[in-house]
Amino acid sequence: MEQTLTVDALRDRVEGIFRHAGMNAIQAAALSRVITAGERDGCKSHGVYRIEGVLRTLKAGKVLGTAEPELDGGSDSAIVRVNARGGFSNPAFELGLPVLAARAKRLGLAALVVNDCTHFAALWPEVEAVTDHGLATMVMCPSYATVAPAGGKRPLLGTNPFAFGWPRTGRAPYVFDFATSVAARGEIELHRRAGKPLPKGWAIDAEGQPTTDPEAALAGAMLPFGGHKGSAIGTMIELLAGVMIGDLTSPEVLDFLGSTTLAPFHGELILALSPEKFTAGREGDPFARAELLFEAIQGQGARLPSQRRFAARAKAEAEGITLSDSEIAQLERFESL
Ligand code: NDP
Ligand code: PYC
Repeated sequence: MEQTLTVDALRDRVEGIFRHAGMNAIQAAALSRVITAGERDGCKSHGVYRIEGVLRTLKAGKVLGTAEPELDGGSDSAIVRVNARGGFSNPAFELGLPVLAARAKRLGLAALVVNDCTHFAALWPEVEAVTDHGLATMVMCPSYATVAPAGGKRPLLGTNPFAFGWPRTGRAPYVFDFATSVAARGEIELHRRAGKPLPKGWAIDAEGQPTTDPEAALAGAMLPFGGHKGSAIGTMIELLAGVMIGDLTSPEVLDFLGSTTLAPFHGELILALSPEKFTAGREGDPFARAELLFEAIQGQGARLPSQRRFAARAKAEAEGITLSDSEIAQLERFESL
């Protein structure tokens, strides 16, 4: 039977599963927050279904559940580094965030480089954590080679998520967060589990022919969003959040893991920008001017990105999170391991 849990109750259960699997407190707490946030905000592709992959990756020895991330904040540089030391990205991000925010406010622009991390999560929780400091932000990371470049037929790029946030006074921030493939790979897996065909245009099979069969898509390649445009943005992410930060690119991640059934190991790049510092000396308040733009967008009947997510969050906080029969059964199975 489906069940409705409070947000806190779900987070506690997920955290318990990870602690039971041998993860230390910081890793288990950060992961349970991000997975529960996915369910709360109606982002199923990065919700409780990811627990299985986390446990599989731990069991395969490809991530260190007891890692203690290490901050290299000694210098006064605009580049702040955290080495996740083989653990998950989220606790490493949390360690670096206060230093990133302080430097961006002082210098106008700062970057947080996370190296040697396993990353399976949605990016918007990190975006919102940066906008909470009154800063604009761009966040990106590679993944593993599952996406054919525009005009190509074989997996090479990752689904490489790209996210942006702009702080808004007294309101939820403007946030978008998307895979640079037509859809996140998690969506293909969820279609496979539900026995549903994919929408046309998402993927090609191993022979390079268009397919709507999730199994064939997983064996073939996903397609970049917007053809050559998504392909170029995906490539930029390989360069900035892989090559430039001295970490793995998506093809290298796949070589390292040998499988797309484990959570990917690579780096992440978080840029933080102070709108006030950039506007200094020019006319107008950047935050007030941004509001005019948002009003004009909504004035045409269009919605802002994340509006659906924030509405799902408000509903979940008021009414709880409803999990299906099979999701509850899976949680219970993990709890009994
Ligand atoms: P979606 O296509 O579902 O959504 C992308 C963005 O567009 C969201 O911010 C969404 O807001 C917004 N949006 C959707 N429809 C509209 C609309 N009609 N008008 C305005 N805005 C709209 O996301 P993806 O499937 O591409 O990605 C899902 C998640 O997967 C992301 O959170 C991403 O970080 C994650 N991911 C993580 C990877 C990793 O390696 N860690 C790899 C790939 C993806 P809203 O949510 O409100 O609908
Ligand atoms: O959904 O594409 C995805 C994804 C890859 C790694 C984590 N999420």
